[in-house]
Amino acid sequence: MQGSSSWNNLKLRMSYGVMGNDGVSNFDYLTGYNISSGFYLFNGQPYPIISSAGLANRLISWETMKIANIGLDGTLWDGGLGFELDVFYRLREDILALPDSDIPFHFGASLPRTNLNSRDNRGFDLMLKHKGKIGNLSYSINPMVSYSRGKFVKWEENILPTVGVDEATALANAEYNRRYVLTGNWDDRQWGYETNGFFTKQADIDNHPVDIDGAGNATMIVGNLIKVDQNGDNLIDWRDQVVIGQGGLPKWNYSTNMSFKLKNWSLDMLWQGATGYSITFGGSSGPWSHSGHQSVAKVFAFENRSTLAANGDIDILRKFPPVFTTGGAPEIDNTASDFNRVDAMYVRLKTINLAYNLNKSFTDRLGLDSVQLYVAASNILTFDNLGVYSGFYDPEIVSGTAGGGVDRAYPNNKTVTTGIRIGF
Ligand SMILES: [Ca+2]
Repeated sequence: MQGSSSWNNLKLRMSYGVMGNDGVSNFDYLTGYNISSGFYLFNGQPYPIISSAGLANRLISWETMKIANIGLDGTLWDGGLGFELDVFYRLREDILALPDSDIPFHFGASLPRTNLNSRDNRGFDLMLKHKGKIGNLSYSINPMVSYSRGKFVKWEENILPTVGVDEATALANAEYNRRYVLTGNWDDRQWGYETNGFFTKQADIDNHPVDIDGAGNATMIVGNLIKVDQNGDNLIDWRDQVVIGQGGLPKWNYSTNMSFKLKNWSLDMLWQGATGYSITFGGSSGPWSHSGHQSVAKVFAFENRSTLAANGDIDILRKFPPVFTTGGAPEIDNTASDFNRVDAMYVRLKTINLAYNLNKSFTDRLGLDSVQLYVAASNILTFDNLGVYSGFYDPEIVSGTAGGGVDRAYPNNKTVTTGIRIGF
């Protein structure tokens, strides 16, 4: 970079590739017969069952994957600032699927798998490096952030027509498409009901204008969630489901390394976090479950549960409904809703290390090369948006599970260690 004193280097990287993915089953291009594990009886003798493998697709091919990547690296001010940026787009096409076309049932053969579907992923990674000096304090900070999210580009599925049909059908079809069509949508949408608290009095259930259970609320009891009627038809059904979260794997990951040195002292920290994922508070460790096997949340469930008065209404209102049983079994309102699925975010002080190095003149007198006293800790500080669940569940652990469930997930240990490092 001539004529510029601040730039040390700047590099542009670009790549594009097309690959085949052969992770598909063999001989799909041939028709034939399969020998089943069962038998049929003929004249009292068992014979193995042979069945048609169905129609073959002679034009079947591998899945193709196109990857485009653009990167930009740079260093400024003699290493005072450095960055690496990578942006990518990945398109998977010709993913094999069974056609969902309208063939009559009496067609009599299964259709072959065909190269129909495509989905994509886009994202970026950014890394920054900064080091500097203020008086006697020297420091370095290296933050990074990455993002990735995928869409169904084209998916073999039933998309109902909204033109060329009468108005009522068009509206109904649009409603179905909104809820069920994948094509063109993010691949991690989590559907469920928006809720507005739970019933605290029987009188509120009796006067509730919206039919939640499809039975005029006859089965609803104090403690049941109040689901929001999105389309205003006074009935709760699948049409009232909305996107309440993303999948269990974080779309955003970020972290920062920090290092400070002042005279004999040094401080190192790693902050780390994630967002763009949801956590489902259900399963056997969920706050709803009361069948005796919560490994994480017993205290949590106890402390946050409302209690019932003798008349059946809630007398002490807390964050969660009271325990109720139906036919002797504990009842759990586990329907997917924004009450038990949280769109999560966290920032955590993953590690911190504070050290003091004894003066060289002092260690020399002891005949030692170096002496360092240190205190180190991990996972001691976490900020998250889990609301009432905060502190009882580990947002980092549950972010690693595909469904985002908290089922018996064991939290990260907090550790604090201290010691002396001696160099001879
Ligand atoms: Ca409704």
